[in-house]
Amino acid sequence: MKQRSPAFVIGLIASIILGFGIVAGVVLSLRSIAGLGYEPSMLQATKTGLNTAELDLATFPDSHVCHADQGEPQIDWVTYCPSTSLEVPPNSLITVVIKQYDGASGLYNDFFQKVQGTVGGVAMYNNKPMSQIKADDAAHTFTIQSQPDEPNPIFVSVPLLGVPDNAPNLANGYPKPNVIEFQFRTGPAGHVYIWHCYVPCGNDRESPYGFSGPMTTTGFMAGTVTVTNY
Ligand SMILES: [Cu+2]
Repeated sequence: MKQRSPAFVIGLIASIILGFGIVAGVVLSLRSIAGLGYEPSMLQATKTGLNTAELDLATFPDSHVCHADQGEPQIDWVTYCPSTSLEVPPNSLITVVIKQYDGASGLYNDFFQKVQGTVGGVAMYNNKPMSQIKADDAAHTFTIQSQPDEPNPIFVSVPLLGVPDNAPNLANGYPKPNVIEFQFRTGPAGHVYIWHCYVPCGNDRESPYGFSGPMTTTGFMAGTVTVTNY
């Protein structure tokens, strides 16, 4: 067997240690990403015809329906359901239907009380078209934004009307939802947008802390909209 120089052996040991360090670094950074939320399984909009599709979502005042396995404190967080990782087809008219089961916590920024970027500039609230709601009546918003330098920007923002605080709970433990429906158009495939709720609906729901918890966690009040062929 050929004799190796001490320098070679030291180099070998150093690279093994460095290798472990890199692997540990990757694992730790992935863990910190997990700390910001997680990526739920993809929800594809259901194709309803040539270049049309429907996305069915819900918003709940807690996570018992959508994140039953999450434990404390996440189980008590407000959430979108069944997923926040959304996929829609390209060059299509997308109809979004949101069943909104939560009470209002209100907006601080009136910009988000307006319906923006939808077809016709309106959303249907229980079948009634409106272009805005009262800021105090918003439970959540569904707001799609574009990443920097996005060549096909999309901006859509729809405030979701809260159910009255005294609305009776039904058999499933939730009140009758407000049904909010709106449409927007997608461009070419291969573009990823982000979306977020802008009602400070997080943990204690009081300024300025309402942006904590579910509001900073993908899988609850934020996610992605990916335009892709399927
Ligand atoms: Cu929200």
